[in-house]
Amino acid sequence: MPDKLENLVAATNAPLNDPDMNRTVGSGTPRFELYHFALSLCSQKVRICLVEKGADFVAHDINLQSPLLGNYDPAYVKLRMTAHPGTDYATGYTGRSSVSSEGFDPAVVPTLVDWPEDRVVVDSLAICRHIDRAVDPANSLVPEHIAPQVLEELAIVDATPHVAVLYGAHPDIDFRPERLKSGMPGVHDRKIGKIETARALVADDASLAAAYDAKIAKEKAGKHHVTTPDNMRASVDEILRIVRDLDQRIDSGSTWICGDQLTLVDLFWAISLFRMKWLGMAFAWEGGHLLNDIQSPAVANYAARLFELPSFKAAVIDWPGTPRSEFVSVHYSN
Ligand SMILES: N[C@@H](CCC(=O)N[C@@H](CS)C(=O)NCC(=O)O)C(=O)O
Repeated sequence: MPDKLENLVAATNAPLNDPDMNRTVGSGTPRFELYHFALSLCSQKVRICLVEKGADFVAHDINLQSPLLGNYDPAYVKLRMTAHPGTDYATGYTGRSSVSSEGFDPAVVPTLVDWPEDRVVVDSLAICRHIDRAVDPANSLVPEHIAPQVLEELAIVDATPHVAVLYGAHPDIDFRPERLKSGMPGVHDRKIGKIETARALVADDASLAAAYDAKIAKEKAGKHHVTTPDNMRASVDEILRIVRDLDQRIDSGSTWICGDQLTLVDLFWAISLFRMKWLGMAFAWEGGHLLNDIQSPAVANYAARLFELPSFKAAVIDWPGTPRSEFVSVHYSN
C-alpha cells in the first residue's frame, strides 16, 4: 500500500524545525506546503506565482548550500518521487533545468504539497499552472484567449540555460558575482559527496538507490558541462540570443509580453531577467560588453516594469535570506 501523504510529509518535516526557515505565509489556513530555497530560480518562480495569486502556504526553506542533506534527505526524495512514479530520471545535463529537456530530477526544489487535493506536484512550471488552476481560477494567469501564446513563451523561459551560467564561468570573461567565482569551483564534487552520504542511508531500498544513482550521474554530467569551455560559450551565447529574440517580440504598445494583461510568463520573465542581472549579465540587454555589443531597449524597459511588481518584490527582493549580488544593489533600499 502506498505511504499516506501525511506520513511522507511528517517524515520530511521532522528535521525542518527552524522557525525562520519554516513559516506560514498569509493569514489564512495554508492550503499548500512548499519546499524551496531562497536563491533558487525555480523556487522564485513558484513563490512569485503564489504571492500573485494571494495563496496562503507553509514555506520550508531547504538551504541547498548547507552541509545538511536538505534536498537529498531520503524522506524528501521519497515525497518528491510520489509525483513522478516512473524511473526515467534525468542523468544528463545541458545547462537547463526544464523537465521537458532534462527529465525528472528526484532531488531538487521546489516541491509543492496540495493538501485538499492530497497530492504532491513537482517542476516549477507544472506547480505554477497547478496553483493558477487551484486558486482564484476566475483570474487565471494563463487566460484562455491567449493561452497558446503564454505557453509558448513559458517554454522559452523554461528552456533558458540559467543553471549553466550559475555554476560555470564563461572561459574568456567570468562576469559572475565574486561570491560565485570563489564559491562554485568544486560544487559538483561537494554535491556528489552529499548524495553519496544520503544514498548510503538507503542502500537496501532499490528504488531510492536508483534515484540517487541517477542524480550522481546528472551531477557528473553537470561538472563536465560547466568545465568544458565550448559548452559554456554556447550557454552564454544562447542566453544572449534569447534576450535579443525577446526584444523583437515585445510590442511597445502593450504593457506585458502577451498584451495588456499580466500573465504567468511575465512573472517568469521577471525571475529570469533578474537572475541574469544578479549574475552580472545585464549586458545581455544593455550591450557595451565584450561578450555583447547589441542593446535591447525593449527588454530593458520590460525588465524595469517587471522589477517593480509587488509580487516580484515580495517573492525575491524582500524574501528573507535571498542573497544579493553586487549587480542588483540598486533594487534594495537599505
Ligand atoms: N525542472 C525543475 C528543476 C528544479 C531544479 O533544477 N532546482 C534546482 C534549483 S533551481 C535545485 O534544486 N538544485 C539543487 C541540486 O541539484 O542539488 C523545476 O523547474 O522545478
